Amino acid sequence: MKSGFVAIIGRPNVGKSTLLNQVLGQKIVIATDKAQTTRKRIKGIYTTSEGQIVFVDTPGVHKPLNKLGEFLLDEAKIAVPDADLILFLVDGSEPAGKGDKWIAKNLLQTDIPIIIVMNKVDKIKKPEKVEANLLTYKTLFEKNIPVVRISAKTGRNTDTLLKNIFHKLPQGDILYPEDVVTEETMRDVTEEIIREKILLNTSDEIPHSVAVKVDNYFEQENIDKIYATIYCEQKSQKGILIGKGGSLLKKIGTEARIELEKIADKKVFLKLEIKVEKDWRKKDASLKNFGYQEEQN
Ligand SMILES: Nc1nc2c(ncn2[C@@H]2O[C@H](COP(=O)(O)OP(=O)(O)OP(=O)(O)O)[C@@H](O)[C@H]2O)c(=O)[nH]1
Ligand SMILES: [Mg+2]
Repeated sequence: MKSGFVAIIGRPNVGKSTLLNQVLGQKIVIATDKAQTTRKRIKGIYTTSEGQIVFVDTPGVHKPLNKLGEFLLDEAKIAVPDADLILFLVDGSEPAGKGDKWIAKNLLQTDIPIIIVMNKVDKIKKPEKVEANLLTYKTLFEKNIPVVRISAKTGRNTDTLLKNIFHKLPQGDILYPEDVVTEETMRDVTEEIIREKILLNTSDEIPHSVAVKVDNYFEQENIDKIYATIYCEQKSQKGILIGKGGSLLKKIGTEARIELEKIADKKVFLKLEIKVEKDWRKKDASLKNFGYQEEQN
């Protein structure tokens, strides 16, 4: 048996969360075209007869602009030393950029094995372009680092990636019961699904400025009743989120409810409220309230 922790590290938007969902064959984490979709470390557990891979999805590494940004960076940093293997996920359709260089230099100078995962190769038509881009990533490291080329979106070559991961993991018993895929609670899932619907329906600064909190979750036999609050930073954002005659808030609520009903496999009543919490991304107390604070041991 093989088992261990595999941290997925990379710039925002390179496809870390998409990869986790693709490998597990189900949506464990939210993935959107907006940078900084992921805000917390989330585990996704993959179990086969060969053993168990505990993937740790992390927020995209990015220069922090506020306290929330510092938390996001810390979440990625914390995942590295605890890992048995690191997947350095990159956008293989582009050459390495400043962000990739920073990650290689500041986060990945470690003795923990690394695999460079060239993602989004479906976007490139010419194979020589992938190889040219690959060189720019390989030269970020002094050691020779193995490489796997994949498309997290289509699933291309993810089987090869899994083989490579098992090959590198230590011998060991499984760490979680074999039927466990995630440790996220329905409250966590609800907050993320609502945030996803907001991200998909808004643009500019709004995706970065919202936080969602479930205030009450009443589980009943035939229906789950959920009361949640969307927090934004300014009154003008509240107006945009509500939309003309309440239309956007209604759309967000409906989309979230439909998906939650599928997950819960029963009817869901979802009541959303919007509140302004000025500059919450800069305030320790707000970050703590939204769960964006490292746990103290
Ligand atoms: N064409 C293509 N698009 C991809 C691929 N993988 C991910 N994407 C897209 O890239 C965007 C970002 O994907 P995410 O999985 O949210 O990226 P992430 O690295 O988790 O981003 P953060 O959580 O913000 O750090 C989404 O629009 C995905 O559909 C891929 O292999 N090919
Ligand atoms: Mg993500």
